[in-house]
Amino acid sequence: TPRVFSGIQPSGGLTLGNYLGAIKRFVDMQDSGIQTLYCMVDLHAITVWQDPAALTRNTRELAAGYLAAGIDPARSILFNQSQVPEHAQLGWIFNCVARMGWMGRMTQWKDKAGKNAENASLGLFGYPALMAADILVYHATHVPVGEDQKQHIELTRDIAAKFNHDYGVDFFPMTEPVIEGAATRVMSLRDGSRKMSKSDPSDMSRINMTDDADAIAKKIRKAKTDPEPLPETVEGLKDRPEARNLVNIYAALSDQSVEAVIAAHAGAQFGTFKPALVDLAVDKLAPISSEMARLMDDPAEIDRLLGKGAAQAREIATPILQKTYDIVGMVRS
Ligand code: AQP
Repeated sequence: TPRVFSGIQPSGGLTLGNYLGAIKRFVDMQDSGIQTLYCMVDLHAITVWQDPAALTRNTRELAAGYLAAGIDPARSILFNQSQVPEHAQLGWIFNCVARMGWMGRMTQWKDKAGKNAENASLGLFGYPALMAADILVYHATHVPVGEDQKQHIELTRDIAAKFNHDYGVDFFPMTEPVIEGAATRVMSLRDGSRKMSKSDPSDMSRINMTDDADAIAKKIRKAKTDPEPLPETVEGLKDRPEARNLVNIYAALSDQSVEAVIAAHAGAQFGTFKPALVDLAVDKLAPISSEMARLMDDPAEIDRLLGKGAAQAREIATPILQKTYDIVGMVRS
């Protein structure tokens, strides 16, 4: 049976990249009739240092972001990872299945550990094995993610295949990444070659889901562009990463194709296109940020929802973990 799982790290405020690349598409999948589980992956967040008070606040704020964007706890299971211990338990088994060489080849590991791998946490190195467990502890078949997570989903398949092969079973499914839409890789507003990221030191590089209309307007007005007007065709965006990024953002926010946006704005100068993008972004994002603020006024209610979600998630995860232990040969009394 098809089942959707995805997660986001509560490692900072939500960005427009997380919204367009992930949450907005999670909402679409919720309406597909397939069972959906969405997670705040707090165990992943601590693979790099997180201030405890900030982690708590960011987890609740991420939950508020999911809810404000349209995730409905009556239709999706919404929870935080550390309240479902089966993730870490299956993660350990997968630490023993995955190979060091596989992990060492992950671009996220190379980007985040950089030249200072000696000083990176063991958890950061093992991140993809825990991510495989997040997905496979539900036998999830589809994982909506941004482009940057494709390699980790491929590794999830490698781990599933090795487990199945080593133990001679057909137990874990081959999960498919779902990477679609105009905004699978939203780029920094300051540098068209870098992805928009929560942890970018420059706040001007990203739109935060909590930014007010003035901040959104300022960031888009100051976004790096080239001096040319928008092209007549999509091919004309080639080698224009900053222009392409703004057009992609426009397309994703307005639920149009990139072709339709280019057709409507062909030949426009950024002096006209940017204000149109500001209007659209404020129109779409302001209701989400005000709803997030409202939800954040009642953290106890958020915690209650997450507790309920965790209990629902465990109902699915527990039998799958038990079966895994049986396959591995662990004695269960
Ligand atoms: N720029 C982006 N464009 C499209 N999708 C994106 N995602 C993240 N950035 C973009 C997608 O959001 C989901 C959750 O990501 P995450 O928070 O778990 O991890 P990340 O990819 O490491 O996100 P950040 O913002 O870059 O956080 P930091 O700075 O802490 O590393 C994933 O589906 C991801 O593809």
